[in-house]
Amino acid sequence: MQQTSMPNRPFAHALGATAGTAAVVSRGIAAFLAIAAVLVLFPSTGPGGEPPKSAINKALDPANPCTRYAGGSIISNPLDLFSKNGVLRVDLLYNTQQDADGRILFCFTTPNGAEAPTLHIHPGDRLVMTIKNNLPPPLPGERVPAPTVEVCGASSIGPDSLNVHFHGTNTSPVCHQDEVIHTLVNSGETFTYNLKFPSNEPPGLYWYHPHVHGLSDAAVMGGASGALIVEGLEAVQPAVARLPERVFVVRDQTVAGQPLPGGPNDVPSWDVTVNYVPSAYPDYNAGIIKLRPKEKQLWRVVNATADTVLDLQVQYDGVPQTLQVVALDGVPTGSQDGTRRGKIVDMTDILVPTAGRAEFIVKGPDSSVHDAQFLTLNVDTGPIGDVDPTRPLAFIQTRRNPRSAVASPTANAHANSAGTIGAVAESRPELTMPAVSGPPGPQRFEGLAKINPSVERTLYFSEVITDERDPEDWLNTQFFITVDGATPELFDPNNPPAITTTQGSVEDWTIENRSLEVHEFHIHQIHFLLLAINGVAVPPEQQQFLDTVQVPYWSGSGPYPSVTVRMDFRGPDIGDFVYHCHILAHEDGGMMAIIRVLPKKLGWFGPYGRFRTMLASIPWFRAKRSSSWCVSGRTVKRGRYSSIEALALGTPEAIATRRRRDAIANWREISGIPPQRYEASALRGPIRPRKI
Ligand SMILES: [Cu+2]
Repeated sequence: MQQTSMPNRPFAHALGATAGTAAVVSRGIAAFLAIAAVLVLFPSTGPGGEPPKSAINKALDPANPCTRYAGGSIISNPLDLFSKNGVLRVDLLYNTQQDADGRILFCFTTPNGAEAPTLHIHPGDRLVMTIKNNLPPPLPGERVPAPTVEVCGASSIGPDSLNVHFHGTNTSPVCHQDEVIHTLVNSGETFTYNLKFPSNEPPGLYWYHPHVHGLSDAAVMGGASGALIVEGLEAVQPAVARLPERVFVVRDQTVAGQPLPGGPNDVPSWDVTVNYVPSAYPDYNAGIIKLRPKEKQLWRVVNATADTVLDLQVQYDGVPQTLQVVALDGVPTGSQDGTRRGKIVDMTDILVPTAGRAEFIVKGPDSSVHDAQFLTLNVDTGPIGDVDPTRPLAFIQTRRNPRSAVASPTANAHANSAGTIGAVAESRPELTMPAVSGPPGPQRFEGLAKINPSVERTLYFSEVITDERDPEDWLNTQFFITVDGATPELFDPNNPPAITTTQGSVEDWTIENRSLEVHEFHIHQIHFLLLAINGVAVPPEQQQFLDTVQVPYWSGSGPYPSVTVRMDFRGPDIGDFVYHCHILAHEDGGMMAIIRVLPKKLGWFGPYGRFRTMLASIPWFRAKRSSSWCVSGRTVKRGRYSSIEALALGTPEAIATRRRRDAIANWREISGIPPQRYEASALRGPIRPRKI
């Protein structure tokens, strides 16, 4: 039911044909071959009749693949790609470059240069994503054997390694679907994801991003992410039918010059961008969203930052406007109670944790409004947290809004200097939500609120400073998420599951925060129902299904803050997957663990059979790193992890720490410059009073 349709791409084979060669020849030649194939086959128009070149849809420039726009540019939707006959096929390149301020950028582009396309699928569809890793190969010695026995894709890991997580989707955690523990795609390699979406996937906004442990923060902060929309929201929330539809992907990046965060000027820890248009300290010359006076639009906002918590608000002449929230984290609000009817929630600000999504109806300002802004409010992240101050994300421009005369861009191409692309984003045709075409189907989490949980668990976030001489450097902090009573362990893909449960179970988890900064709890594969905050029950009419939730920080005394959530393992997804803090510096620092969902009927044999599970529970097998062979899916085995190598590397904790430091050192060598991401976080400011 789309108003516009973009035919599927037929040129995977042009890309694929060069992929094998690319793995064995130099990067320059490989890039040349890939580009040459695209240019020869599709000289002037994109495949399948895509419009000719524009700032959005341009020929891929191998020197500048990651387009970034100047402040004050018009913010337009990313390229939209739609499924057809139940399948969306998309080819993406994973690229890197350095910008004029020294940032290391990352991005996903289509082979003809469109960046971070929005992927539209329907419940029950398949997404076939063929991804080619265009990063430069690592230097000799930078690549080490993959840490796990069971591998999916490459059997080695380096600073160039990639995998893709389809955040929030209720898809399977097996190889070639939404699997991040073992999947590695290295420089020059091509890998195909083939995801089957459940027919009861809630309609709404999801997103995709890299998820290699130790590298995810740099990749996401570098800009590698895109939106994914499960169609059908209008059937559950009829108020959005026929509304213009805007997709805003908010990302973060280092502040130019790396000033010390905090202080009297409230320097942010990270700048933010909207569809790659920055709102940069100190001027905050944010981009422009065009809107007609009093026009209603559906805004679909993903917090695709690595580390920045957002609190969204729309102000007209300083007055907060009512936002009609229709979905959070891809689930229509109030839609899972069996009625299959969403309930609109009116809010004047929406806290969106890292990785969270908010979808809401905005009404344009009337002609008397002079200053219309879309902004994020100050978020108190705790005494040792980041600085996320109030600042505009974008200025809203109507034809009669004088503010636009100040903020509007002047020309179509700003100076191109040293890798920074300053072109003004072109306006793209607006998407429009379809009319309601029929009643909504069954919803994935229906009835969960009324089910009695079979298990209750307590988990907690904690941090340990390992070097008191420089406690502000996050490299000197160990980040943990632990089941209460267990020994805290940094994440290692070889760790046995911290939690094992069985398909069909429903569990209540209380997640405490025992540290002095906020953490954003996220679990893969399923959503959860938010039941209580700090032990205070959320009223039933306000309960919402989320996949990421903020756990308030501990003040240093008194009871630990907590959230209580209901986990739904009744769905089809079994296997090993992860839960973690979605402040990605914390996840890379160890704040992640594995959960194993066993199928209902185990039997004696098979991947999760009692025989294998029993063997895997024997310490000798675990020492051999064998437990991971319980993971199902189309996986490839490599040689067993050498016990000699394991001895040399030491404890899992030491291995994880070493790997993290190695990865950072490797980035330094590859890029030739220090990665500001890490340098800046080392400069994290002293404890300071916060605005509430
Ligand atoms: Cu965290």
